[in-house]
Amino acid sequence: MLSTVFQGMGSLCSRHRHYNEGDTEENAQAAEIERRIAQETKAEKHIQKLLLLGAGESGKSTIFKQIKLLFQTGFDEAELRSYISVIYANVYQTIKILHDGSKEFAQSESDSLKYVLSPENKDIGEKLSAIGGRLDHPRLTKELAHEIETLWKDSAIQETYSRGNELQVPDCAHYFMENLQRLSDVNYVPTKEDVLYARVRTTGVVEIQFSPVGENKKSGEVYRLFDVGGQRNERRKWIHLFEGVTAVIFCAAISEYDQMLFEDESKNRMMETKELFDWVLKQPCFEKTSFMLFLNKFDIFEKKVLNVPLNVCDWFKDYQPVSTGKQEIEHAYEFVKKKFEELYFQSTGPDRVDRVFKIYRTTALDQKLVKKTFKLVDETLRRRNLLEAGLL
Ligand SMILES: Nc1nc2c(ncn2[C@@H]2O[C@H](COP(=O)(O)OP(=O)(O)O)[C@@H](O)[C@H]2O)c(=O)[nH]1
Ligand SMILES: [Mg+2]
Repeated sequence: MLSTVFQGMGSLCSRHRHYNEGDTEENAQAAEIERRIAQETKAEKHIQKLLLLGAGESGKSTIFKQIKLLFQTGFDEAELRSYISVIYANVYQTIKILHDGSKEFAQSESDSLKYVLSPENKDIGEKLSAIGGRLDHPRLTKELAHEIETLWKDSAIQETYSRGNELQVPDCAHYFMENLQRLSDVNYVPTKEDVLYARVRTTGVVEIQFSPVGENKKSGEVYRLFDVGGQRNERRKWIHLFEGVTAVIFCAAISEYDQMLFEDESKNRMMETKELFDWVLKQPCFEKTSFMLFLNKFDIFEKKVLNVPLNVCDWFKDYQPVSTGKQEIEHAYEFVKKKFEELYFQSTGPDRVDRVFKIYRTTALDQKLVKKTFKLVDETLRRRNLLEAGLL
């Protein structure tokens, strides 16, 4: 029993293993292993650990994909193809959510008629909803794509879509619905953009190592970026990654102030983000860790904020609109930014005041913007390193 436990712990304990002194060959091997470990540990010291944290659907994996595209090899054809089933699942799930949602609204709302599908689309709706509920989705044929398109264009579905915030409609819905013909081509290979839009719920932890300088790796920092699942049941895995973190990139989807959590439909997503950010800031391991806050999904935020008042969210209750159009968008953004800033300083104890804190406005789908943002992150972290080494 005990031996199984120790075998299981092999990788953890190997650095502290003791060797039999009588056996010179084993001793030599052991010395070699120790030497290599020391070498690796030294090399590891130069690697800066970056952690992507944030609630589910805040954009962590999209940033991760962008980094892969920008500073690594990107996606080869096999990898692009591996997203086909994910994209089809996004399509079928979206149409199911909208169909079932329209039925629900048609039953419960006073102006229920506008949620009733036109009679010729009823059967299609039932069929597609059944497919969307399956675990194995069929290939998206031209025929199915046509049916989905017909349903998507039904005014009842469009009415339902305009209330998507109440229904867990994914943010990629519109994009994929507008591209159904291309997606159903027999030789369809997802584009880079399709992959960025594709939504997979991350489970476990994935990592990538890169150097933003590219060609001249020696002069650039080497980063190791970790992406994790954001839903509540995934968060217990986070804690294992908290040691030795140079910077946390915390993603907050600022467009989600009128949406509820996927895993708890009674909880506003922005309130969850607020509590999560507070919890992360107070982690003992992050005393010296830099915080890069990405206020993400700005593209959705700027469209939404003119129609849905910020104060629907409890955290933003004291928001007062001052203007219209672009000016109002800026005002709303600055208000949200200030809330996060206040939260940061409230949750940062006096022992951690020299921690670096930066806020960036992001749209994770926008490659140029992510590149620019990451350059700024890189510069900030380098500066910080030089300061710590006493070189500035
Ligand atoms: N419109 C828009 N969609 C985004 C943005 N960031 C992420 N998404 C989409 O939101 C969904 C969830 O993003 P993902 O990166 O998987 O979130 P994660 O759960 O934090 O890893 C995906 O469909 C993304 O394409 C953004 O800035 N704007
Ligand atoms: Mg993810």
